[in-house]
Amino acid sequence: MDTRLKQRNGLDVAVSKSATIRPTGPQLVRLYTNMVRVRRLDEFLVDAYYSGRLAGPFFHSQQGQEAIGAGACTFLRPDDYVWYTHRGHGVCEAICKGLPMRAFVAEHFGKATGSCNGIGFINTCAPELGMFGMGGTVGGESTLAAGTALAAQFRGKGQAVLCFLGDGAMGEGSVHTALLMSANWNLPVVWLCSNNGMSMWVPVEAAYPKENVADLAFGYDIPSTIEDGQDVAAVYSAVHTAVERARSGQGPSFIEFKTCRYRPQVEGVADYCLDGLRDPVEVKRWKQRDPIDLCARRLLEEKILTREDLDRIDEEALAEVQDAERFAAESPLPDPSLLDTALYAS
Ligand SMILES: Cc1ncc(C[n+]2csc(CCOP(=O)(O)OP(=O)(O)O)c2C)c(N)n1
Ligand SMILES: [Mg+2]
Repeated sequence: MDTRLKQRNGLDVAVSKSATIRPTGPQLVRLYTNMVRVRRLDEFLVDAYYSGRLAGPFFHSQQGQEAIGAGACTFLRPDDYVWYTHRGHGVCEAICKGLPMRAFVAEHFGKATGSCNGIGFINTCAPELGMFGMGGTVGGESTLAAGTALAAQFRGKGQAVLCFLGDGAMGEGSVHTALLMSANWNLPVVWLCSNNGMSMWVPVEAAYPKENVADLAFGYDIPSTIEDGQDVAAVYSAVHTAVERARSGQGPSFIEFKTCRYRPQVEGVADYCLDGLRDPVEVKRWKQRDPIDLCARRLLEEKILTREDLDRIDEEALAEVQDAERFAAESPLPDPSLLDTALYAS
């Protein structure tokens, strides 16, 4: 077992500190660009929700958590599997894995050109990118992830499976079944827990007896580590170290990312916490370590990009979102007969 990834009492060094895999300058630029693209798209989707343009009744913004999906998914192989959650409806994971924005927005507008042909509700499907949607049952993707990891193990082509979870999912029995299976069968899966401190309206301190949910995976003898979810380079290092473990047959890893969701659990509902509202000061404090700002600062300090470069990346991201919006608005609605034939086909 790779002891670099092993954590003692939730307090050992984070893997990124000892990892040899680090993003190069050009890779950091790509990670930054993807975070900006996803932030602009997420902001657009929030706006589209309030102006009644979304086909589904929900949007669960992922703003604040972009470093995790970007750091994890930007440099995966197309045939790696990614299981995402309701958070952002997979916006960060899918776009960074390579789904065109057009397909994401068209799906949310309920159009035939969407990634699930406009009938995926709040789903994002891209079988060619190893993404098969999500069910909306918290933690429900974990057993599917273990299943695809078993298939990948049989296939023997070095595919890795990434399974994203929220901190709330760590209270689900199915997640523990999947963790146990992955440990016992040495499956090529990386469990990524985005601990944003909230499960709907319940703070993590009220849900767990210990501070770090990574301790739960450690109990299954799965190498586990805790990372700064706001630092895209740290995410990249930790995930790709774990992915290499998976590809080379060394089994599962578990990574807990400390992060924050900037917006409410779901748009249109107040930002509750227990029987009151979430303290806005807490979110404000997290925004001091915004993942995009942190990365921009590093790119400037290390003279990898100039301020003009950063502005250009932002303008291009906005133009891409506008193009996706236009495309989705002009696309046709799906043929209703699709529901009879295509719902369960992949
Ligand atoms: C099995 C199950 N229980 C409850 C819910 C209702 N629910 C939807 S999102 C959510 C919070 C999940 O929290 P977490 O896993 O931390 O993800 P986050 O929303 O913070 O990204 C809950 C409880 C659900 N969808 N499925
Ligand atoms: Mg949470």
